[in-house]
Amino acid sequence: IIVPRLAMMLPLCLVINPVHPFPHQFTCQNGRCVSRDFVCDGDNDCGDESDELDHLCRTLPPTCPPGNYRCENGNCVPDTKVCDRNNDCSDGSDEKGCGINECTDPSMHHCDHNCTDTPTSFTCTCLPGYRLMSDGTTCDDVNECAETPAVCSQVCENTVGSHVCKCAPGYLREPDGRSCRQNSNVAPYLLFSNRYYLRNLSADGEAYSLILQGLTNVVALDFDRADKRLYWIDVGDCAKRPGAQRGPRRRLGG
Ligand SMILES: [Ca+2]
Ligand SMILES: [Ca+2]
Ligand SMILES: [Ca+2]
Ligand SMILES: [Ca+2]
Repeated sequence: IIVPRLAMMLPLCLVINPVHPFPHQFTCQNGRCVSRDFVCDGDNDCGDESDELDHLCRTLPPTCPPGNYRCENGNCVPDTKVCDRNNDCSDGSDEKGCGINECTDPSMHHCDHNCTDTPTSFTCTCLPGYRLMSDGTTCDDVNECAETPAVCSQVCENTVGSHVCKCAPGYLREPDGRSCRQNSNVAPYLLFSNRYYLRNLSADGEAYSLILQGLTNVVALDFDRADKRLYWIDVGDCAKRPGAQRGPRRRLGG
């Protein structure tokens, strides 16, 4: 499982570290090269633990090629040999429970939502908005607001099996159910900086004007709608100060 990742890393180590022009090298996240043998051996050889990361070292359960059945003892036998009354797995698991549709009896399958019958067993699946838990039968709500915050433009409320997007006061929800637009007839425009200037641009790109110039290195810009104040951070003079721009403003998107 780790081989493709290592193969990807090898050329990088060979290129950036000509002192170690050997194959079987692993590139740490800090740029150091260590032997591939040291990856996932429990020791912090990189110094930044990147040779022992979970996603690198986790071993996935073995699977069988398509068209094959995985026996309980790990052997693979062709699907056609399942439930043919021959013990092809050698542990009998390919002939266990044959002809039983567990899905017709909730006391047999215990699936929270959907049950799919298989020749030797059954599998549970969940309705959209739910996730199958590790017990293989329980379905738990997916908290979309926590897992994909961008699912709502402004306010997200998780519900069992779904979620609801809401908009801040003064905004209306768009028909897509997730975006918000200001409930007014003020024409929207975009405030932006190129480090030296603060400018605004109308949404149709027609009107373009200067708000402030003479800045050195503006790296952040925000507008307080309630106070109608524009804030920016100019790391050139290491100061954060409220601007004097007052007047109706509109946030784009949300
Ligand atoms: Ca190691
Ligand atoms: Ca068989
Ligand atoms: Ca079955
Ligand atoms: Ca949910």
